[in-house]
Amino acid sequence: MKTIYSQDHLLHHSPGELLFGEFVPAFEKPERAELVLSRIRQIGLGDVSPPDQFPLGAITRIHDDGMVSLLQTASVEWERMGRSGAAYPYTWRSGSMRANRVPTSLDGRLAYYSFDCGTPITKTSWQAIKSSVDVALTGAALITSGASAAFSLCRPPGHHAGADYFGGYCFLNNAAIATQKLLDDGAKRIAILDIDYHHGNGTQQIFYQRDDVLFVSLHGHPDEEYPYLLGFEDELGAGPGEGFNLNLPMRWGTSWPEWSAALEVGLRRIVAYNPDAVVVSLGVDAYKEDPISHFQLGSDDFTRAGQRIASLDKPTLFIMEGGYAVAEIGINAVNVLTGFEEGRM
Ligand code: SP5
Ligand code: ZN
Repeated sequence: MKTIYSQDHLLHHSPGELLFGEFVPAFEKPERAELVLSRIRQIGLGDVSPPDQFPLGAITRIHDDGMVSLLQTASVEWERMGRSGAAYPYTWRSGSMRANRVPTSLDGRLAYYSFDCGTPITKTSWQAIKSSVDVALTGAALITSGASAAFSLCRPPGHHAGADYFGGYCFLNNAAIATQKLLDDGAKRIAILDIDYHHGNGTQQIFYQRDDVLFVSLHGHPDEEYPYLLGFEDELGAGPGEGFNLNLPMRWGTSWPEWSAALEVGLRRIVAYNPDAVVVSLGVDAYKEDPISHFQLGSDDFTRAGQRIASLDKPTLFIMEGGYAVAEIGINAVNVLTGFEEGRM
């Protein structure tokens, strides 16, 4: 399987995040992608190629123009105001606040377009963010031209980013942008299988009213786990999208027997949908040693998950999302890919 990777991801390095009242080092850090890359090389998964560059139009098919330009200019505006470090929001738009007027000030726009304090914009973040999207789009182009699988080693990740908000270490929704590209290039139906430990709230929101994208997510139960406000099982889609959103939340402590049973439910739904291709939001934070998660998957379970995903027998684009146990992130992410290749044989 071919991997798409760009070292531009190194240009995004968060100075830290606020966690339980303390400013702590960022969990989402550059060595994550480097360790996945070195594991790919170590086992000889296949060629590693750089991304092509795509026009901004592929991004604004999914995301609000104002948010995309904020991501590009926030750090410059931040410095112009005499501030140092990365641009952090300190206010967030909430349900009863008006959402139909975008403030003009920098802090106002950060409040409008972001939803947490873990996703700062540094001087060089935009280049990494744009490149991560290009990595996803290049993977999509491979699938369109007939590849049976590809791995987009995206960083920063994307699945928490909605049409007009960013957060959860995610700025632009790589999986959603790639999915839209597959559709624009001729696919009729795409299924997204999100196995990151956290609910893919952004991806769900983007496709909630649509029936050309089926979204299936396995994740920590939002009653007790980030992002808390979305990911419940009664979120089924709306309008034409009703029935095309499937959430499979699980409680802290979940291990392979229960997790794999949920995976089977998700896979059956995808089989019934009969998509032209599958996009996998590949987070490996369901791993038992993950520092911010509470599932109990072992490294071999990721191999098994890949084998089961292969049983769909559809062209499959893997897109890197989360996973913060850096010592094992390479093994776990690549186990899904090698499991997939074994399952295909
Ligand atoms: C892409 C992705 O995986 N984003 C995850 C964002 C999670 N950010 C919030 C972290 C809250 C951590 N809860 C800590 C539990 C420590 N025992
Ligand atoms: Zn995650």
